[in-house]
Amino acid sequence: MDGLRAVVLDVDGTLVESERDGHRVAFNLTFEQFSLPYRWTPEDYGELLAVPGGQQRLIAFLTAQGVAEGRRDDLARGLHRRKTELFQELVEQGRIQPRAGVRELLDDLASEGVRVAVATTGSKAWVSRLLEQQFGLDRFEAVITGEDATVLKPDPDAYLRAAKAMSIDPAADVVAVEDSHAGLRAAKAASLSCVVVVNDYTSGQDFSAADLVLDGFDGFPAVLHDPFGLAPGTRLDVVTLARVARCAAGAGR
Ligand code: XBP
Ligand code: MG
Repeated sequence: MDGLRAVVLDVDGTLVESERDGHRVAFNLTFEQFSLPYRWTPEDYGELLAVPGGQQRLIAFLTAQGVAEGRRDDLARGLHRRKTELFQELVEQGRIQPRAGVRELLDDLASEGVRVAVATTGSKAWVSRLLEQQFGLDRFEAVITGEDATVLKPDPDAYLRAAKAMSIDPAADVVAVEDSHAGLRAAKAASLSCVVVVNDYTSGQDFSAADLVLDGFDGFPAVLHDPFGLAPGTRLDVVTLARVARCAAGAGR
């Protein structure tokens, strides 16, 4: 589509509702299976999400619990391995679902011939399975996961790798779709323009650097930040994404 060459999407919290009733549940089941006393409430988990990547999140948590450094990293690795298996079971059971309006947006992008990739800090094992199950892997020209990136978001590495895998200049007509401040920072540091679709965990974060911020993909989403005055109506569609790309390019953002 004119002015829009590619869209790079985040997974957790953006394509799918996966944190509170997905990853959090798998972490808690893992603690139980390891006979550990930890249980993360939805509120606790909201704070823990400040650390991107499940294994890093565990390391930060275990450190705060006073677990000695020598034991901490091995424990975090073992816990995360099991958590990944358990989360994959949730995926297989169909318990991780797309956010409303995401399928329509992906269909729009496909019918307009816009190239699509994924950039996430999540683990390859479940990311591939989830994308395959919910959307079909062949929709995505590149899938960059936490194992592919050497540094996790907010570092730009995942976005730069996605652009490289597609052989495109990230600053030229490429839009990222994110749900979090860390994701927005990663996309912007890689020179992409960025639309943020907030969720319950991220709605209070700072999105002043975003090119458009909505509270949903469809159902007349509330417009929370709109520096270009795009005023999208019923849903986030491919026309709006193309306008974002054009305005951001014109403004040198
Ligand atoms: C999401 C994450 C992920 C998940 C857990 O961040 O941080 O790590 O919470 O997945 P983003 P893993 O959406 O910005 O990519 O346990 O597989 O890391
Ligand atoms: Mg996210």
